[in-house]
Amino acid sequence: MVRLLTTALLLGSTAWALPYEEIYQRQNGSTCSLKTTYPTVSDTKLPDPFTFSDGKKVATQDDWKCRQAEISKQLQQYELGDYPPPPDKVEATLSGNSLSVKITVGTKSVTLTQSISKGSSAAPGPAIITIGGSSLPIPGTVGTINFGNDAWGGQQNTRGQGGFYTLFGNSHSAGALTAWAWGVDRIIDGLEQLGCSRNGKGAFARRCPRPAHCADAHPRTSGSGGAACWRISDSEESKGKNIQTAHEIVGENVWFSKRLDSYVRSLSTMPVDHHSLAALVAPRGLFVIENDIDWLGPVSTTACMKAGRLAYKGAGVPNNMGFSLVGGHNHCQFPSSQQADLTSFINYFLLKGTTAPGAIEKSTATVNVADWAAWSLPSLT
Ligand code: MCU
Repeated sequence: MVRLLTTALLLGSTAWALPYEEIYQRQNGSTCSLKTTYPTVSDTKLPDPFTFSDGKKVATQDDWKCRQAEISKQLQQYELGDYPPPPDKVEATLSGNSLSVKITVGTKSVTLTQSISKGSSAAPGPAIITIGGSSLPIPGTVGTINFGNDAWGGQQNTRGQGGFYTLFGNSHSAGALTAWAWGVDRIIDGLEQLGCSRNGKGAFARRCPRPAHCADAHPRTSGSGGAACWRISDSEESKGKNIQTAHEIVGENVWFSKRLDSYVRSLSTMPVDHHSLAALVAPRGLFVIENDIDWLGPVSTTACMKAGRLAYKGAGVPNNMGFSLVGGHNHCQFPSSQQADLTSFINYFLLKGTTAPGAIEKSTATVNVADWAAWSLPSLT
């Protein structure tokens, strides 16, 4: 029987740009009063995660959950495209180390097949879902599930390619990042189905049994479109840096929704930026790894993720997010100096160790986060 994977961590590049299943559920419940569309703003700095669109301040943990649902809606509206509802049916089968998940929406079905490698921890054990594979040193105690993102949401100039668009049509508003996010959620659905009886129920009730012990994202050298903030990357470009910006990225690939095209020359009107993505993951574990390559925007990723860490602090879990930028190596290589910090996240969030990571905020780029994050933090009740 498959070991039940109650804890999953996403490992990818830009793929952490995702609305979460539980946020989706909150968006469609009646607890938070969410709008269908959110107005533009006028904000040259990073928008305040702790103020609702209508100006109300986030004061309680319940407010914060609703504000996260609002931020997710805004990200979908302005750059990610719509995150679809759950499918009509998910049917999972495991054959050896191959997990197949047949997903049905209306009259259409697509099967996602991925290889699983079980870790050596006692069942139920943790696993890392890699997006497009990973060369990261994943310890043998942790399993891996390789999500084939290219076949699910193609990364090329033509929009609407891959399994996701077979289900939803190739004019769906979702960019490839949202398509991947939805696909990963279906893999987790499949794993829940295969976990039998009581274990299956536990996983169903909550993707993560101990929220403080779950890591959702582990983006690595994602740069622009990931850990960098659009506004800060534009500012860096205006200072002469060779850096990827929103106005470049929309012409390079289909990672984002077509909706982003309308804002790439008026970024200050967007009610969100990429510190907002980090804010969406709180309180779950989030360890962001970066490099100092100009194109990825070391100043932008550092300031943006420092702002993300402020959001975690405001949410009451300052060290559940870590940021580490180490330069001087090739793109997508992992320097040994980052190993200890990565291990501390894996040990605590995936292997349920008792030592929480310390305050990890390392970078060779010098930035003053207050230049970009001009908001005060709440004390949530
Ligand atoms: C860092 O991610 C991208 C980057 O956004 C692209 O401009 C570049 O072409 O490729 C990078 C990449 O995916 O590297 C693996």
